[in-house]
Amino acid sequence: MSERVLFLLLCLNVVSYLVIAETQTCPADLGGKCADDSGDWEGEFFPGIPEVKYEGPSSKNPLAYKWYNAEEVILGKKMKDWLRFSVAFWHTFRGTGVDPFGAPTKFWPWEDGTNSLAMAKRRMRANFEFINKLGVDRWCFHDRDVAPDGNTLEETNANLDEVVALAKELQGSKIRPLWGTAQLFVHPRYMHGGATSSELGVYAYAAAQVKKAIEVTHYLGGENYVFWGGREGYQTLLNTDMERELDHLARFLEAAVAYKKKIGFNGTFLIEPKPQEPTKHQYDWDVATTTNFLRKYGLIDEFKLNVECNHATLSGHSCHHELETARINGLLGNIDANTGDPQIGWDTDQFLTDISEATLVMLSVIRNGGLAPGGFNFDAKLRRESTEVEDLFIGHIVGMDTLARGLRNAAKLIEDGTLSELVRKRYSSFDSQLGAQIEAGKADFDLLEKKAMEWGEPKVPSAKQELAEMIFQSAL
Ligand code: XLS
Ligand code: NI
Ligand code: NI
Repeated sequence: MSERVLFLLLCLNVVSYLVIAETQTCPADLGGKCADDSGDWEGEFFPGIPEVKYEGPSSKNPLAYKWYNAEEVILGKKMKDWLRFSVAFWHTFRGTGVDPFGAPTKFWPWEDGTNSLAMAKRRMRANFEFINKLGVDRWCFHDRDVAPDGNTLEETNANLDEVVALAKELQGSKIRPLWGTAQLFVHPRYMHGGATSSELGVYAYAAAQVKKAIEVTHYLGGENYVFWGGREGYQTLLNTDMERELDHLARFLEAAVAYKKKIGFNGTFLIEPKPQEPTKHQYDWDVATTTNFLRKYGLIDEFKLNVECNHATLSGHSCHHELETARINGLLGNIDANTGDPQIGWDTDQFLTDISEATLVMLSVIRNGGLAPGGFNFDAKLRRESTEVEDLFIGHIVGMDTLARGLRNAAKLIEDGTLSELVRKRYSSFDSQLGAQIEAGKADFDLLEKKAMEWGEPKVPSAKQELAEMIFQSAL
């Protein structure tokens, strides 16, 4: 495939879940619902779909949980508190199924084909009915997913205020945003990035947009705020002053921290690493790169990381590697729960259905003592070919059950203790006087040389890799 076609594929994939509502049409068999353009239409959006309940592993009901039992206690904590699930507004309510070769495939009955304010409000009602029926307590959004742009920034902010006021009412006392964020990548003004744009006016506009997005997240009681790099990166270094762009990004984040403090927003700021897409090289490449950036600019105490599994594999790591790298640096804040396809090289954002991967993910989460105030956001979209409203529920149910199963398996492994015993033994030579001296930074090269000569050739034990894999498998 030519580079041009590949680039087009990458670009289109990024926008595939965004505002492409214009091409939607209203199915003929939906009667009054489509015709009614009032945002205050309050009918049932998912008739015939009951509240999703736990029925246990033997259930054959596609609209029931088989492994996720919210109130069940695992390792001293309720499953719902380990998992803190969240629905992503953009995939669930703005995803159309468009792909590089084809038009949208999803025509939800409540959509009228417009990006109007009335439509935004109706969609918000659908969102909360969905969340309530699924039985989760959290949702995530970008500013521009939930409300349409106006002609000026003031008008756009007013649109956002109107939709967010409705969202606040619909949230009730139970539902809150896990996080909010600003969409700094769809509009053409952001073609060179937001905080790293070469154009000063764009930097200022991005700042104004993020300021507003932090305000509405705060107003809705959001627990975190996410910075995903959007188009913060470069296509070629030939025309890019990388040092200046990174300095600008740091200044932008510093200003965001100052503003958060000014308005008393106590949510955690999270950066979401991603290696490429839409730019060839995104500045927040992976957890280690982002950690280095935060340390260099003295921002390490103000941020944590939102690790997305599909981004992890795009950067050539496993999700487990990225989670562990974040955890050992004290930066594991949230997980965008999705997965890529081993044969497609983009951010396909599929629901995680691999039990073994979910078990590794949950091992990290347990070792981290949980994720709160972060959680698991389903940054995941239905496959293009899954086109029924019911599929929206099934996608989330299978994603939740997979992580619930991962939690159960990880707990089994931890309670069994054989794997941690294998790891403990592997390093036991360091549980000695010299080992303690080394680990305390008190063994110099003279001392080590003396020991090496005294001991002669060391005996190197087996790594027991297959045994570790065998033990892991026994928990699945
Ligand atoms: C895109 C990102 C995006 C962030 C929120 O690849 O995953 O969806 O999570 O802006
Ligand atoms: Ni994400
Ligand atoms: Ni992503």
